[in-house]
Amino acid sequence: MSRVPRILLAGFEPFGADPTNPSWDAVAPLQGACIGGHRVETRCLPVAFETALTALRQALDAVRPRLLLCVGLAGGREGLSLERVAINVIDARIADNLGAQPVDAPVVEGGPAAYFSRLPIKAMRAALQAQGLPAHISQTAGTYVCNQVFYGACHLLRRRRGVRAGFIHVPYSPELAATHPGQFALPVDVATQALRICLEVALDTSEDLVLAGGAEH
Ligand code: PCA
Repeated sequence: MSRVPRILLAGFEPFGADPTNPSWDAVAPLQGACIGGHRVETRCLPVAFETALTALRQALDAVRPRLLLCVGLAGGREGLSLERVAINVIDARIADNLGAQPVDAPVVEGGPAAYFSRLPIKAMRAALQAQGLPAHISQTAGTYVCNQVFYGACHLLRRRRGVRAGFIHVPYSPELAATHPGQFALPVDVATQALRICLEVALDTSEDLVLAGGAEH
């Protein structure tokens, strides 16, 4: 009997001074959802350089998804950041949840400098904006655990070209923005709705749209 194809959708646990992580809060309601004939499996990843990639590898082995979308928090971003590129460097501004703070270390020793997202980020942005949802292309996923997981995922899947993988950063939730005055906030249920749209578009789009998404800085 053939198995329903799977989507692996991962968020992160809280980190730093923030008591919640809207990435996981937005991802969790999609557990078991059926999107484009695929069943969504969710996971909450640790914000720790030592364990995040092991947790991701275990989830990939258990779920064997057709599509992997990892979602993290990037406080201060003004909408959903559809990440274009993962780079082979870790440079932690703050300690992770296990107290580690590596500086200028590679994610994968000897790995390529960078991997590009395998998701149709321009088409995803167009679909989000058509629904009035704030979204932009981001040229950097940072140098912390999210970039490590994004790069690590691309590296783990480098010989499995049939599996698509990418990363989205969500902004603060209103709850977190209350302690970060002046920062943009997106309600968690709106972020969940946006993630659902992104997954639908990713499953439907084999060739990304050619739309400008560059930045001067
Ligand atoms: N955001 C951090 C790590 C976990 C998360 O949600 C980051 O952007 O690296």
